[in-house]
This record gives sequence, C-alpha cells and structure tokens, in this order.
Amino acid sequence: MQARPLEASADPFDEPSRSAGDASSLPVLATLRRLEQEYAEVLETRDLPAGPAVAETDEPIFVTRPFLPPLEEFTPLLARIWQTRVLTNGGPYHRELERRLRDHLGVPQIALFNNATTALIVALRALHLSGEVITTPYSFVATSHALLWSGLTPVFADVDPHTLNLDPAAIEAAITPRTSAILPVHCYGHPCDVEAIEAIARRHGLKVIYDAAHAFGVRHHGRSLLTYGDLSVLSFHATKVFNTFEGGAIVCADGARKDQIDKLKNFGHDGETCVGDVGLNGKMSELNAALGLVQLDHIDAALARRRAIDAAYREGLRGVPGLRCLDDCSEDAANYAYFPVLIEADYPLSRDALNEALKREGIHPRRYFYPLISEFPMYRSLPSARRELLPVAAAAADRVLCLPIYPDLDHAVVSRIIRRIANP
Ligand code: T4K
Repeated sequence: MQARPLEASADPFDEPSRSAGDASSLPVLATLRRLEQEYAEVLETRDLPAGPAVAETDEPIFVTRPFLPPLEEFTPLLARIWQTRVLTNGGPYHRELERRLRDHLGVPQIALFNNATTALIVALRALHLSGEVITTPYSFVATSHALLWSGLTPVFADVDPHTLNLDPAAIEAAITPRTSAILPVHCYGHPCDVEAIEAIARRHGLKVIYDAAHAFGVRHHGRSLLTYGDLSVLSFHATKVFNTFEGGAIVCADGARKDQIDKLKNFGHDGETCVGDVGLNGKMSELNAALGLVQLDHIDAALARRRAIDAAYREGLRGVPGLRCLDDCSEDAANYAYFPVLIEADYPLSRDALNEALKREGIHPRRYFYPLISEFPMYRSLPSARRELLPVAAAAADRVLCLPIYPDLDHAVVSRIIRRIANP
C-alpha cells in the first residue's frame, strides 16, 4: 500500500491558519486543558475521609515529587540545543555532565544512560556473564528483569533484617558451580555489606554489579559507595534523588571499561563502519544531560531538605508502639532517598489498613517493595523463589511503608503525617 502524504495540518504544533496572537487555539493547549479538567475531576471524586483531614489542602501528597530547578535556569540551555541542533549521541552537555558527575560523586569513570534498566542490561553484557546471578527479591522489578533480558538466571537470596539488603551468609549459601556474579541492591540508598560481599566474590571468583539506583551521592568509609564492586548502576528517574526526567549511569573503574560500555550503549559501534558487539541504544539525550547540569547546582540544598525531613520523622515517630524506622545505616553520607517504616504486629492497624487510611486522607505512601520480585509470575517457579527460603524479605514486604519524602515537602505536612500515624 502506498503511504499517504502527510497533510499540512497533521502536526498539531504546525497549524498554518493560526494567527500569531491566538495561541489558545493550539490543539496541544486544548489537550492540556482537557487533561487538567480530567485531573480535577479525579481529585473531586476522591474518597475523602469523614474525620479530620491530615492535609490542609486538597492536593494529594505523594511518596515523592520530582525536584525541578527554576525553569529560567534551564531555558538558556534549551535555547543552545535549538541553536546547535546537537540533540544526542554524546554532545557537549552529555560530556560536561559526565565530567561534573565524576567530580561531584568522586568516582573514576561514569557513562550516562537513558535509564537504569538499560544500564543494568549493558553492565551485565559488559562483564560477559553466564549461568546464574545471585540477587535480592526485595527490590524494584527492574533489577531481576535485567537478568532475564540478558538470558541469565536470577537466584534469590534472603536479606538482612537491619538493612533489608542481601545477607552475605545467604549469598554464600546460594553459590553453585553455575554462579557467575552477584547483583545486590543498595536498597533505599543504604549501603550493602560491601566488604563481606567483596570477600565472597574474591573467594569464589565472582563479579559484583551493584544496583545503585537509590544510592546517588552516598559515601561509605570515606569514599563513594559507587566505587565498590566491578560496576555500579545509578538511576536518574523522575522519582530519584537526582533526576534528569529519565536517565541512568554506570560507574566503572577505568577508561577501557568506560570505552567498552560507551560502545555497547551505542549499538556496539566501533567507529563509523565497524560494529564490534551486540549493543543497544542506551544513550542519554542532550535535553536530559542539560537538565542534569542545572539539577547538580541544587543537589546540596535538596539533600539538606531531605535530611531535615528524615530527622523530623525519626524524632516524631520515636516510641510509637509497633512502628520501627529502618536504621540510618550510612556512616558517612546518606541521601535520604526514601523513608521506610515497618509496621509490626503490635501496631493497632495492619500495614495495608494504615496505607488505606492515609490514602483516604490524601496521603499516598508506597509499599516499596511489595510484592517480592520472586512472587511475580515470571520468577515464582524458580527454586530460589520459594517464600519459606526468603523469610526476612517476605516479612519486610508485608510490613514496609515508604512515607512521603522530597525536598518540597512542607514541614507542616510532615508533622500531620506523624500525628496521624502516631494516633491511628
Ligand atoms: N533498580 C531499582 C532498585 C529501582 O528502584 C529502579 C527504579 C530501577 C532499578 C530502574 O530504574 P529506571 O530504569 O526507572 O531508571 C517508580 C519509578 O518509576 C522507578 O524508576 C523506581 N525504581 C521505582 C522504585 O519507583 P512507580 O511505579 O512507583 O512510579 P510512579 O509513577 O507510581 O511514581 C511514584 C510517585 O511519584 C507518584 O505517586 C507521583 C510521583 N511522580 C512520579 C513521576 C513518574 C511525580 O510526581 N512525577 C513523575 O513524573 O516506580
């Protein structure tokens, strides 16, 4: 069939009949107005509580809200992109963000990506892994999905009750002759037992890739947490401490490894006419990189706000019967990415009842990470997925609630959340 030529009006941004002063007739604005109206209707039909509302405003309080810099700081960088028409493929903003992140994080090499999931897949490919990889069931599903996409078999091991990160003893017990690597997660940005994991990896000749999606800027024993293991993978998703809308990165030790990773994220290209490996498209665009540069100017202030909210929760929730805040496990610098609490048996409400009660009042915590990855259909038939083998992870998944924490969260709202949880 012959392709129909595009009509002049097919592009909603390009209406020749529009007069310059009549921006309101733009179809894209009509769509925005419709979406705003739909959103308002959703808010109106929300099932608001009969009792006193926790939030003063009708605005829902989400588990997180992306930090954004003032728009006027970003627009000059956008204008430059329009001027140069360098949109992607390792342009100047991409190179500059890699340089600035290397300095800021204190890491030897960093390769930017379009998201952490692609970065995880490339990291696994870069290390030529095969067979089984030991990982945690207590994470976002992307961690294990990256293994399945790579033709690797996840082997789930249980987590430590204090950190909810992989328990080194459970890792060691899960090693078989087919094991090629360990894929731990620094869950909530709290460091894994990196020294014990390093010792196990050395003893058994295994590679270690850290899923460090939550661990931007975390330091441990005086150095970046991202420098442990063979590779560390960061996420710059909208919901993360440092966001570029979507984005991610691999931290590695030397230029040769970065060069290999850079080729893998660019289809495996090795020069204009040569393709040396089965790469994919994992590149970060100039738009995302430019936003990252502006975000970096604000990261210290954003972290300070998170730290203050974390401290307020810890102070306010101390001594609430049946509620346990996860230990703040970082010795040097934490990033306060999440605020998980565990709802134990002696709290008056179940975790799910508390979650629902808060949601009715416009507060939306999240059950990160429920259910366990090992309970999803594509994993549950694995021998290591049996719930009785993962008792600590299973108990945590049933009890955890991540409370709202983000730089713009008002202290008054934090106080109300505390009061509501303390008086269920
Ligand atoms: N490894 C780990 C350990 C991870 O946690 C993740 C991602 C990855 C790997 C993969 O990283 P990426 O490939 O995404 O770079 C969210 C995120 O989508 C996901 O990135 C994140 N982990 C996971 C823990 O959380 P959802 O399904 O909870 O997202 P969503 O859309 O429900 O957002 C949560 C709340 O954030 C919303 O209630 C409102 C707020 N929000 C969200 C977005 C996207 C906004 O206000 N604005 C926004 O644009 O998964």
